[in-house]
Amino acid sequence: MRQKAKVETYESPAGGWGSLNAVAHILTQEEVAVLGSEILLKQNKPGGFMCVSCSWAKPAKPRPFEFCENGAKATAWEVTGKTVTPEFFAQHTLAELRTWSDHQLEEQGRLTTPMRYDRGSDKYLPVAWDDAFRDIGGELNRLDPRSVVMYTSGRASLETSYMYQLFGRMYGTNNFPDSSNMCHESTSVALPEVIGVPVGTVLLEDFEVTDCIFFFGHNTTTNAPRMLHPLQEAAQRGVPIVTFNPLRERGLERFVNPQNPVQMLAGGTRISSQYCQVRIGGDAAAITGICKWVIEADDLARDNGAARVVDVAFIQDHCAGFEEFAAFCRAQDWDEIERASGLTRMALREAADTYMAANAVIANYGMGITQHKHGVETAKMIINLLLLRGNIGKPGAGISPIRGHSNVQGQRTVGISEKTRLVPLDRLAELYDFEPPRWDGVSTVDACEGILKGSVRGFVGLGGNFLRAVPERSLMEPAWSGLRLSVQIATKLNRTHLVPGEVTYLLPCLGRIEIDRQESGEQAVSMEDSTACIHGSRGQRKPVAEHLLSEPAIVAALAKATLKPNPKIDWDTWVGDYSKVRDAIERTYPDQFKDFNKRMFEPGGFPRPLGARERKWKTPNGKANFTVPKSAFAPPPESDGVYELMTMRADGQFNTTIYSEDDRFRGITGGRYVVFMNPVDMEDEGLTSGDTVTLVTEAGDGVERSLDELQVVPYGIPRRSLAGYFPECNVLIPLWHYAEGSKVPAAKSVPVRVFKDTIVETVEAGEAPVSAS
Ligand SMILES: Nc1nc2c(c(=O)[nH]1)N[C@H]1C(S)=C(S)[C@@H](COP(=O)(O)OP(=O)(O)OC[C@H]3O[C@@H](n4cnc5c(=O)[nH]c(N)nc54)[C@H](O)[C@@H]3O)O[C@H]1N2
Ligand SMILES: Nc1nc2c(c(=O)[nH]1)N[C@H]1C(S)=C(S)[C@@H](COP(=O)(O)OP(=O)(O)OC[C@H]3O[C@@H](n4cnc5c(=O)[nH]c(N)nc54)[C@H](O)[C@@H]3O)O[C@H]1N2
Ligand SMILES: [Mo]
Repeated sequence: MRQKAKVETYESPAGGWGSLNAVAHILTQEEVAVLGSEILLKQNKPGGFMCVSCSWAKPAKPRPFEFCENGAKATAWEVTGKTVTPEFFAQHTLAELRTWSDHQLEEQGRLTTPMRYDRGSDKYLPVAWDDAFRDIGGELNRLDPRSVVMYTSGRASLETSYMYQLFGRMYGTNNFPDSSNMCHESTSVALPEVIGVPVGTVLLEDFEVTDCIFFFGHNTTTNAPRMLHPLQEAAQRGVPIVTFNPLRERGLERFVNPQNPVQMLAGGTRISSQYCQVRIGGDAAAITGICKWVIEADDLARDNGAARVVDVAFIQDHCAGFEEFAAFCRAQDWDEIERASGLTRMALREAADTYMAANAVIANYGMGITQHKHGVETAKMIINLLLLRGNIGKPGAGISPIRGHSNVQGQRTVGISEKTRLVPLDRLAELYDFEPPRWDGVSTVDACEGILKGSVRGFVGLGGNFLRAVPERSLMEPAWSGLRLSVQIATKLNRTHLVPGEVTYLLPCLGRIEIDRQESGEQAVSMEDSTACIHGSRGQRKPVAEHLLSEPAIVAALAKATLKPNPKIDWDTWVGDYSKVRDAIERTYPDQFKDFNKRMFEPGGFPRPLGARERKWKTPNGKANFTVPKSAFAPPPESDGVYELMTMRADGQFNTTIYSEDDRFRGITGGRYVVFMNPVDMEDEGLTSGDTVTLVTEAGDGVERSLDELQVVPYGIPRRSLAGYFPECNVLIPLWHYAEGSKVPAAKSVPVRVFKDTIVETVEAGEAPVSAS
């Protein structure tokens, strides 16, 4: 039986003493107490290293401690003194390791030695780097490049990412799915169509002058805690913050800066001025309601000859599609809006009044928007709202998608994309004198389909934990064993490493916080934050093990072992001096990376030029486009007894990395197999707090997807809605359940049924073993 979690109501504000305790705890747990705390002073500082956790902006004038509790955890996790050596692998078969939990696996520490899987003993055995590269190069050359997938998780630097995509394209593939495909791809698809940029337009300084913030579907306390500082400062200036979230998230209510003794005593600041507990997937309807109020107020003003409510000049000069959108809003029925959004028209009226009273509005959003079937349309609805009053391309206003991984946005900028139109292929062809493939590669979902069908034969993972992060786990793991080649470049042991293909390598690399010494001396790398600012980052700590190679060195060695020599590229020179890679990036993207090497340590980072910031719209019609949603009113579950399940992060995790089994702000300690449920629904189902249930996906496709022994937690969540944790719940998500247009798995709205568990017999530690391997 699974261990029961302790459930309490968390009454304190986010931040505060709890954060300091949590930081002290993780530093001790990871055996880096003294060293760690010195290192933390370098975190997110110009000349220091950029946090490996989230991608939130780094201010030009950092606070004395420019890190948060979760950033400190991420640092401690990487610079841990614990190591996984060949002796460790000699003691454990993969069959045994597959029964360990995600936490247990990563908790063993940093990988130290390149390893090759040995089928006879079912163990990883050490291998020399050169032998590994030679063998992988040979394998790649025997495979059709179209059948090889080169995945990237969003942590690798701009330098590594650029080299990786170049290697892949010279090898002959555009199969570059990225963690972004499971994350903000809905943004990357929506925004170019409507405002001509794939990324947010807001800079950190906009938060200083904004007079209203709209906040959709992001758990900031846990997932971008440093962002609470600008939010708090705005709230202290009296800026209204209107939040849309099905759950009552603690940090979006009150926040105490743990580094400010006065606030620690005073009990913190309110963050949200209005908290709208929208129905899961109900944001497009809610925004429609707000826009409907705005349009109605504007119609009235026009009829009375009063000052217009919408920004007429902006709409005339810059926009297309306003009339159609206004007509759409006028035509929507309030009952329907209320039903689909789960919010009353008066609550939406209040939000609309706040919006109309402000001259500069920022809209932020996270996975609560993108990971839905209608994620792309809903992102466009947020743009509609902003365009009504000219809230893009002026100080204090704009769209601010909050990205996930610390360089996920930057990877796309330097060519990690399966979509050829996003990559300057002609420029690459010209610079390196080769013919890049011109076909579109696979996204994450496509890659999974290919693995299931057997058309994908090779997989190279630059970081990440692909098998754990993707949907459809019960089918994916057995199918994975059919791969000819699986190569994982990683810092820590995870589930993906434990499901071998025919030829399987585990290649350990340096982390970003470690000193990376190459021929020309200590190297720096760079990354792009959520506000499209580029930052340099220098490693601070002696590498944890002697034989680790840097990611650029591993990518270059793989390239050399696979490709014929090309006089236009000297991989060794690049590895010897990463500034040469930055020169190459600048040659490829001269507008975006002008004077890259000179500017990379500018305090606050240097912003990439973005047309939309200056109201230059690089859309097909040269305008900022209003759009009418085709189907964004995701209807509530059709049949009786079906709930909508969102899968989300706890405070004690970074994606599939589980630091601890706690979720402090939601009051959960010591367990992740929980499901949050509305107390009235619990009563209807005859459940009391602490009962366990089995969730079964309502898919109707003949595949059985279920997860048992989930402890029920009564919670402030709308009726017919459930919340559970990623990645445990991924087994419930069908592969074909994704956002239209972007293929981001719709991890925030999985239709499930709830069954009360009666007898529990099995004893499980961690994960069940995979069936076929
Ligand atoms: N410490 C830490 N930091 C992280 C990560 C981590 O795991 N740990 N992960 C990183 C990554 S890769 C990413 S992408 C980001 C993720 O950061 P978030 O975007 O915050 O991701 P989730 O934890 O999945 O939470 C989604 C939020 O959306 C809400 N939500 C769910 N459905 C809906 C809906 O239909 N409408 C609205 N309005 N809200 C909804 C949930 O209640 C929750 O508050 O964080 C990054 N930073
Ligand atoms: N159900 C559900 N599924 C989801 C989500 C959800 O909300 N719900 N969220 C999705 C999102 S937003 C994302 S971004 C994905 C995340 O998917 P991934 O990015 O694939 O997963 P991570 O858990 O971030 O990867 C962790 C692993 O990365 C490796 N690693 C860490 N640092 C480094 C490094 O510096 N270099 C290298 N080479 N390796 C390193 C370590 O081995 C570690 O085990 O999951 C997605 N899946
Ligand atoms: Mo993400």
